Amino acid sequence: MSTSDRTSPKLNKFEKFKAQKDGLAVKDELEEFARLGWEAIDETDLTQRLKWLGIFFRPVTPGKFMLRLRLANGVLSSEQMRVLASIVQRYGNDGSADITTRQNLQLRGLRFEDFPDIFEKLHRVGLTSMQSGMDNVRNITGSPVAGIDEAEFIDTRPLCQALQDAITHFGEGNAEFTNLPRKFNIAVAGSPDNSVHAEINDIAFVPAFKGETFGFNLLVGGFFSAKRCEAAVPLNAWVEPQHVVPLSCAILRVYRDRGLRSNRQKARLMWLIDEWGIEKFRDAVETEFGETLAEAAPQDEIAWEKRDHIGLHPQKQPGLFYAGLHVPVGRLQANQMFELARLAEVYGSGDIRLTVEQNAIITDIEDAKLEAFRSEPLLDSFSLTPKPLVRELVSCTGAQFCNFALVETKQRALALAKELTDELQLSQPVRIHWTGCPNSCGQPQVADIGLMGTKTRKDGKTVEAVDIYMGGKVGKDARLGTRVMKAVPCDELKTVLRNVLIEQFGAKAESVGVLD
Ligand code: SRM
Ligand code: SF4
Repeated sequence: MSTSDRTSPKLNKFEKFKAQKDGLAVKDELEEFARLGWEAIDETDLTQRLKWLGIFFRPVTPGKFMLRLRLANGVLSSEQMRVLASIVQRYGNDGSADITTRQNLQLRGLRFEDFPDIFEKLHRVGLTSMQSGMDNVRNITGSPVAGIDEAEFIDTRPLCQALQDAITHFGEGNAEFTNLPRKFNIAVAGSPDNSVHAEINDIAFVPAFKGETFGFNLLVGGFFSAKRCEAAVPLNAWVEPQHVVPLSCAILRVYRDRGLRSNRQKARLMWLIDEWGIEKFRDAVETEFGETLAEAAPQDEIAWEKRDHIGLHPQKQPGLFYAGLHVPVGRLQANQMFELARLAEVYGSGDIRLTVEQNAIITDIEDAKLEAFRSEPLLDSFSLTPKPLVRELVSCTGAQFCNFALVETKQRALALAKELTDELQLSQPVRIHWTGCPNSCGQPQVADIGLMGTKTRKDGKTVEAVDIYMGGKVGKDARLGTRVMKAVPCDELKTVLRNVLIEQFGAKAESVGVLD
């Protein structure tokens, strides 16, 4: 950032506190904070700067903290999963974990005094939570079946890991990228089905060949916010895999130094692209990158509909299968995490993957072990064959833990999907995404039916309600959905959704009586 930007009187309050003390500074103070107790921590450190370490104070449950990890490409080992399970197990009913819409894990119910010990445990198994919140680059997403997918063009895991290592300095924290104007999302697609939602990232690498040479076309500026949602636009640039990290760092430096910092609602990368125009932005990136950027390949390789990876599927390695387990709305209890780790070891190679649909994948299961695998009790909860609507359901955290939430999401989403599934015959998958407020963490704009929490007045009272989005398309030719209904009270939602499913998605009522 230029000095004039840093000292500008127009800086918003977030910029001011970052200029006073960098978010990463609290890393060295963690032991002291833990010794003093969270109540003694300065308010900005507690509610803001600790997010640079992935530690989230939850105003809804004061004293019970959330820890957001980083899992590059959504990959973790059974050993790592077991350590995470043991961390949340300690907190009994308060302890749980959520698979996030960025292929990541968040641990819940943690006590502040335990953080030094928790960080030590994470470090020992090569996990980090560094720079996972606030004005940092969020979890880097990649193909969930990287390295095992017959159809893939490239294994995205090393690229996602290299990006994470460069941005966080191998998980230790990297002051070069800890003061961005706003959050920042990067995705690397490796297969023909766009399983990372490339279009909603600030930078997306999309597979594209030039002749026989493999590389990526770049999309930039995709984002959702309460004020505005935009799909990413082409940068008209193409890079080979070895340039993914240096080019991303160059873009981040341009954003860091030239991004808009006065109005926090207009600080995401797209606002800079708007102000400059894509040509000027591309020129600035090229200058920072230090090389001329090749023009984009005429077409990319995203040719498929998006897969959900649920069920058993053959891998590209002969005789091996991966199992996509449906984790209802991404919620994991400690015993289920231990079980996931055990199944990954007993039946697979110990490798576990997470998806942006908040589900889990166990890889490398031998043909001969499939039958025994199918009869494992965990599969009663995390099904290989979930019912329609429940299968495609995605939900953000909502009111249980998030103070931005205008409605409860996860439990309501699940209950409603189950009821509608029981009452209707679905002839096609319908992807329903819930999000508790306009921040759109649950990505309602990518869904067939997106539900965004709001409030409305009914019978003289303020009640929970949702705005309904439709028309989101994922995979090939992805596009964002738009709002089609406003403020439907949650107690009327089932009837409204049932009608939408019948009229627009060809669902049939199980029996005539049900429709009354
Ligand atoms: Fe998000 C803020 C949860 C993915 C847009 N998001 C928050 C906070 C941190 C607010 C808070 O402090 O309470 C939420 C934490 C609640 C909690 O206790 O869990 C939160 N966001 C989530 C997660 C956990 C939703 C989920 O249930 O999966 C996702 C974590 C991803 C991760 O692992 O890092 C999550 N958030 C997203 C996405 C989806 C994505 O990245 O594909 C978006 C929209 C895409 C985007 O950012 O462009 C998203 N979250 C936001 C925003 C609006 C950003 C903006 O530019 O205005 C906020 C609010 C903010 O940053 O000011 C926000
Ligand atoms: Fe919280 Fe709103 Fe994000 Fe849901 S969409 S997790 S309610 S900030």
